[in-house]
Amino acid sequence: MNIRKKIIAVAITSALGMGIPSIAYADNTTASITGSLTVSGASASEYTATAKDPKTGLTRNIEIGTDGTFRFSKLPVGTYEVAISKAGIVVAKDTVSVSLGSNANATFDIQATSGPEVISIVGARINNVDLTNSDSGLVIDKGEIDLLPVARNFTSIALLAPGTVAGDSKFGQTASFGGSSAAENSCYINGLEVTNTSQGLGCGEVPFEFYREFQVKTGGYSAQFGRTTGGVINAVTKSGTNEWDFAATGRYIPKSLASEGQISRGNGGVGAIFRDTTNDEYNLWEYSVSAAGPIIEDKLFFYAIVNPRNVSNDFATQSGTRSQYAPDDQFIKRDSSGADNLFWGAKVDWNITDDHSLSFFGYSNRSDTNSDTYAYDAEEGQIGKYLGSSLRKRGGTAKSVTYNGNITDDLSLSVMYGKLETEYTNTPSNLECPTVSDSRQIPADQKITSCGPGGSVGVNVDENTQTRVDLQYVLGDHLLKAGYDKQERFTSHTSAPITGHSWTYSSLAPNAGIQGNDGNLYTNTTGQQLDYVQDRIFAGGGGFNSDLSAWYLEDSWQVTENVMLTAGVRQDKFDNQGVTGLTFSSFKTDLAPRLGFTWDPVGDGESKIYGTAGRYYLPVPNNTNYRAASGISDSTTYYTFTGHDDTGAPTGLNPIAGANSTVVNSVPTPAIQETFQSEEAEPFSKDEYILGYQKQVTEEMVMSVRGIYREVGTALDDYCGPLASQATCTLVNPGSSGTWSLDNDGDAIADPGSRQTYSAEEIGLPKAENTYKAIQAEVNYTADNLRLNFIYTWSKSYGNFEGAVKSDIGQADPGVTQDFDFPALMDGAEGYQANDRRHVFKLFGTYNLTDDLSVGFNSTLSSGRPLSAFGQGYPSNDPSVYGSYGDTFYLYTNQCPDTNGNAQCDQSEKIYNRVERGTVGRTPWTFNLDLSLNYDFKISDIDMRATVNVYNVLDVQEIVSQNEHYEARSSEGTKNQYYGAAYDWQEPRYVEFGISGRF
Ligand SMILES: [Ca+2]
Ligand SMILES: [Ca+2]
Ligand SMILES: [Ca+2]
Repeated sequence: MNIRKKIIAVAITSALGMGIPSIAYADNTTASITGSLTVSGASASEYTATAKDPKTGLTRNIEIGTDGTFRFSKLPVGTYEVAISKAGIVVAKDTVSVSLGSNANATFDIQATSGPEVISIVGARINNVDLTNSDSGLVIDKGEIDLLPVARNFTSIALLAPGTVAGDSKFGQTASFGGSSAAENSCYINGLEVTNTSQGLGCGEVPFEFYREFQVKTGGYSAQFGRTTGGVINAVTKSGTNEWDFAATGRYIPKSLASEGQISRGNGGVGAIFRDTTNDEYNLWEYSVSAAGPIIEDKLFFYAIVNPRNVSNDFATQSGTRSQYAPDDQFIKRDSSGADNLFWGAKVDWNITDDHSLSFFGYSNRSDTNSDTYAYDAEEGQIGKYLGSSLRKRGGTAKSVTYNGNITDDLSLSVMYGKLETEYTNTPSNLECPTVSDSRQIPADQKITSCGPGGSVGVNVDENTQTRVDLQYVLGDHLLKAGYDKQERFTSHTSAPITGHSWTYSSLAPNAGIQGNDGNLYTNTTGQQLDYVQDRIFAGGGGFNSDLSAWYLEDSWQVTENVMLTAGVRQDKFDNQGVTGLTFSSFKTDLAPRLGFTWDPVGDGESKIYGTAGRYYLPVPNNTNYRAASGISDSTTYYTFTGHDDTGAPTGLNPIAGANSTVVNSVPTPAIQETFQSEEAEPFSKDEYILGYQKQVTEEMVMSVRGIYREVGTALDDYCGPLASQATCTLVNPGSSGTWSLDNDGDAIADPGSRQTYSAEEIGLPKAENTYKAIQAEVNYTADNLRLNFIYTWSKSYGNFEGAVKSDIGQADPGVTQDFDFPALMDGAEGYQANDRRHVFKLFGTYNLTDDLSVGFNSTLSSGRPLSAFGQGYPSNDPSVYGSYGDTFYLYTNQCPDTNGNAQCDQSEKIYNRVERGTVGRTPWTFNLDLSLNYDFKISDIDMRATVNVYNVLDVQEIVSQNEHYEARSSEGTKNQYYGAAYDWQEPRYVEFGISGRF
């Protein structure tokens, strides 16, 4: 044989590894294959390279240039036959698999020949180090996930990646990436952004069987990804091929096999019950049936899945809006079943020609849940009388159409248009009974309760209409990318409390005070404990829009065979409007750089040193439109009372401080840009630097280590001090000067002559600080029977604020939390943040016991979360420093020595303890081990698989989140009896059975 194979380095990205998405070549829904041909004795330009997907017949031909390199861009994820031919005769070929967003490399080194002999390159060495790629994260396909004991949702997949930790359970199931708050991530399916539109918490998802591959980007990502300062979860779904494929699956999580939960108690663990999960139950049955195949062979393919679900979810809960001060007092039984819970998904792919294709994609995850509420006596663990029901509409539909085209060998284009609609509306049946909670320290049977579940009424619907255009152009050693995209985010959100009121009964210790808008609202001078009631009225809303757009430009330059540089820029625009249609905030970001390099120091393709530096911006979410510009009023009035009526509402009301008994948190004046946005303010941004080293140690093992540094570039948050517009507060960059107008008469028109520039010193806020430092070590081992992934992350998340949302008080108002409302709220705020976990060890993988039997495991060992003790008062009542609300780092000792002898307790005489953030210990370490067993068998011609997953095998139920409110609501010097009590624990052990058949 005169054709000789010298070096065949077929680099495919490891499915579970570090290869990961190429900053350079790939985009968010496709992959690419690059290659090189060296011919001794002839010019490479006489040869042609062909990539063919045998399953769909998709074939691309490229004339190889004189330098021997060739590149297939925008290939659907899959396995391709790559062939080199001369004059129509194949002289060499190989099989190359490409993962989502990655680049595979095929290298052919042949001798010129006149004969028609074909070399079929088999068993080539697989190289796990992708030299075209400098970003960080994880790529994992659905087949791998099926073998692992991993819950079937985006968050659980994200938590496999390095540097992610679970977000606070008050925000639902979320993940924090690299110290960022859980509301700073974005998620995509087939290129459509499916992130929760209003708050950025959570993602839209398709039936799980529909997914094909997941990419979790934890840092260093390309300029085409933006609007996130956390991480990206990017998925593509399955498509039909020429082969018919039918599958049916069933999944069952029986409540009978779940372990019992926990209770927490107030007063250091000996007081009344606070949270009770011992009666919580979750039961799930779900099925899916899918069909895929050709409508026209080699041309038109479809994939369709239906996924009926039947879920019941029962749990105890606290009904009021101030749940940190009150115990579980209601029991909810939720049921989602029937036609209103039929999830479905579909994809149609039309290969118009080998160079032009159209894809249609759609899904529904609409779910209607009936929610019945009962009274609950936590002390007795007794479910009481039925109070009412509510219809909860969740989920929605999405659809998109995508064109992918190779205009020439060097120029490719993709265009996507899509729309996501999601609903979050609750419709209660009982409109007679208000929300009532009783936080007084009295026996449960003496507490005042509502005659119904309480809550609020209103609609809540999000829409996100998206258009994007991406171009790729090869120019010599350069790959140029450019793109533009825009999103129109529309939200309709209204809310009003049932009966117009929401009551919380509390007691005030002697000499304790209630804080008002301007200092102390009331001090209890009665000499004894005083019962009082607060009425919080949060009402308003409407329909409003945000317009977002961005463009980017990126050049990936193969400087030498061993060095690749990437330089990109991205610019975003965010324009948010209120119910009146007027813009209230508008930003154009600076050019955000995205830089990366990879360097193969040895030149053997077995190791790389890589680094990235980039700036990332977060848009103003639609929740801000709702809170600031939709006519929301939010006020709390304090009363004494003499009794209560049958609904639980108080009687004999008397404003506790006369005309001055109301605290106003928000007036219904829609914000306008002149007053709401400081002229100098920049949007929220983070800067990130990563340096890493990756080494293929053996054929089976790749090791890597990387260092990560992230810091807040500019923070954007609302400031509400006396210099801010009193109607709406003002968005500023804390610690910087700002210019804005006032609207203190609340007519939504800037007050004439009020525009002024204030220095940073006058505003008095500290500079926003949030840094994340991490070292990660990773080992990926892939042998025939064993796949193992080990990740250790040492990290510190430190600063005076967490980010978009605030875990320690559960505030889900991204970018407009109580942080920076006043200087006093930041006094003591510096410390380790809620997503800080010093040590996190992750180990997961699969082991094939036999050809038919495999086990999977997933374990995480993590250190605990830092804890604070929040107070309700502040040593100074200077209104420029302290606005008399919010959670401070000062605890009043109830000591007020009359040093000036005026027989009064003056503010300056009160003695406080300063307790800085994160200095009262941490939640305990947690260890979680999940195991799975998978058995493959055949019935007739049907490939069957039976699966058992056991989650939290050891049933470890350590506390993951606990109450950090030391003082009772608005009441300095009164200890919250539930301080330190657990909100939540690790999920108790449960079992999941799965069965699937495929033919
Ligand atoms: Ca704020
Ligand atoms: Ca005005
Ligand atoms: Ca005095």
